[in-house]
Amino acid sequence: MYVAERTAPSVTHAERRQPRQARQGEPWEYMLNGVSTRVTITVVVPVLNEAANLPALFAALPAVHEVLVVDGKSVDGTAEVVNELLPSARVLRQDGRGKGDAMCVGLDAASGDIVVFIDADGSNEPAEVERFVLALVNGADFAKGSRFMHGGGSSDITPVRRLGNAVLRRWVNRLYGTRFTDIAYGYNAVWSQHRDLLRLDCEGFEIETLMHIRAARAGLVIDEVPSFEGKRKIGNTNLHALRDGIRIAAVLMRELADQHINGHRKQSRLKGKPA
Ligand SMILES: Nc1nc2c(ncn2[C@@H]2O[C@H](COP(=O)(O)OP(=O)(O)O)[C@@H](O)[C@H]2O)c(=O)[nH]1
Ligand SMILES: [Mg+2]
Repeated sequence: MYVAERTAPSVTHAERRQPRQARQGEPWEYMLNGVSTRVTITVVVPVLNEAANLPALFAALPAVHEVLVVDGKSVDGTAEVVNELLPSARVLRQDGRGKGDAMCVGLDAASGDIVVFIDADGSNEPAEVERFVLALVNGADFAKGSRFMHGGGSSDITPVRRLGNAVLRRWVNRLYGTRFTDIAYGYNAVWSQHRDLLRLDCEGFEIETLMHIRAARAGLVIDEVPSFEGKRKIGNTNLHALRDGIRIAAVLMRELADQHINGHRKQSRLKGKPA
């Protein structure tokens, strides 16, 4: 059975108090309904041979409580670049394989109140971290990046991936009563106390879809956040549209079977819209 508990207080207006240049390791401070509140943020970055892309990411990433870089046995000196450019970051080695496995490792290890997942290839805008955190502080349990809502976009997505996303999104929305506008985007954030509700347990690029479905099944308050996905700066994607599309479909089937066995389903609430 999935029981979602609201984490954040019911906030009508949250405002960041701190100057943008908070120091590395420090919490962020917000005024929530007139009360000063400190929130620690962990940024989880899955990396596979991203040494050439990390300088731009670290240069633009806001200072946070903790940065966890989960390395999938890179052979291009990725770990060394992290140690040199951002010594306060922790490099975690994943024993398994795949982006999904890396994100499970990062979420398990995170010590912050909030966990933000961001890709290292330059396609996610680091300054948007603040947008995701604000959505959570304002009352959402899960902040889900979307390229296909007003204010979002992508210069990286291919026609095949866009089509696959649309098909899978419709399928998920019909099954779970959600109104997601994106179903396979890597930029997301969640209160860390919900990690047990998400129970992430998959290896590959199906991880985002699984996260979104689990958040919906758990009845979490989900806020979609507009996000612009730029082009990968250097190197090539590790994603294969057909192989990973099939993996996403398989994870959907697995969730349906699990739901059938456990026999419980909750409607998620998309913030601002009735579910
Ligand atoms: N640790 C780890 N990271 C991965 C793995 N595969 C991809 N990544 C990272 O996940 C992020 C997104 O991967 P990418 O290949 O750009 O996929 P795309 O954004 O869907 O095209 C990047 O930061 C990659 O370095 C993996 O097997 N292990
Ligand atoms: Mg990418």
